[in-house]
Amino acid sequence: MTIGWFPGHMHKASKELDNALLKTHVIIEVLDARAPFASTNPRIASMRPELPRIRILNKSDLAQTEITQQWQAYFDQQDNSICLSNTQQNPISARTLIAKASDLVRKADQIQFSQRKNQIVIGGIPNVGKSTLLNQICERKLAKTGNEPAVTLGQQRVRLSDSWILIDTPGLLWPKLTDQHAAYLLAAMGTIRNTAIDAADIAFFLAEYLSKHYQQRLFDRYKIVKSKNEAEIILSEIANYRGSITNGGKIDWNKTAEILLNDFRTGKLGRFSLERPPLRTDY
Ligand SMILES: Nc1nc2c(ncn2[C@@H]2O[C@H](COP(=O)(O)OP(=O)(O)OP(=O)(O)O)[C@@H](O)[C@H]2O)c(=O)[nH]1
Ligand SMILES: [Mg+2]
Repeated sequence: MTIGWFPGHMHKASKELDNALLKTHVIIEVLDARAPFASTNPRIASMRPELPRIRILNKSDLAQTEITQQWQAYFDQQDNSICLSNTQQNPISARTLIAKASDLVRKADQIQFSQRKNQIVIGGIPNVGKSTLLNQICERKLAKTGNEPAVTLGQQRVRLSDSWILIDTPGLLWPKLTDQHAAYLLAAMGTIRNTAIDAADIAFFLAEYLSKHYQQRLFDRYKIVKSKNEAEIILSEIANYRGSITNGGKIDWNKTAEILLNDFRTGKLGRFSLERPPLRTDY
């Protein structure tokens, strides 16, 4: 199945983002620490390239710490930007954000640093934690958040200080997800609306991926004893272990898919880094 999701509100939100960026001094690009490349929206990555950028590796509590550190080192090599990792337990403060943003703006020759009015826009794919980040920075629940994509449908502006404004924006994907491996990773992480994917299809992909890269953990959680690599066998083991069987005695594939996806998304299966940065010599 080809995965794609670009509903009407994203088209509108893209245009609104273009407008907001005209008056912006710093972009915060929120990435998922589990898959920073797959969660990079190429359009946001290339918008206003001259603007200083703060990349946030979010949900890093769900990724392997040492791999997130490697990603941070990789992104820190990029010009005119810094990279921070963020979790709900240890969030970035408004004071730190303003200090880092001011520093970046001062270093960027072309950008006019105003003593009175500077703007930071938070952008990124859906469900990556942009609104949660705004609430963490403001230490108040100002933006609506939720564990599903497309919770935020319009921009929200808040005043951080006398001279800084922060704007939360709706999560954006792009019209054609040409890299379908990345699209499956996004779907597994919960970036794409359930109605736009086939949960069983994504669970088959995930079972195969996990059995290849994190087999022991997968087998331990669902008490799978023999080495089985095929997704269908692994999912049928999960179904039997968790009692996901229909009245007619058949495997309920959708329910089984939801069990695996939910355990993966909530961290019950452990921490996963689904992508690695290019080798050190490459950057
Ligand atoms: N584990 C974990 N979950 C997080 C973190 N930050 C946010 N979340 C959760 O991720 C889900 C999505 O958060 P939101 O802030 O609504 O995401 P968003 O990027 O604003 O999503 P859209 O508005 O739909 O684009 C919520 O259930 C949050 O509680 C984090 O650092 N770690
Ligand atoms: Mg939001």
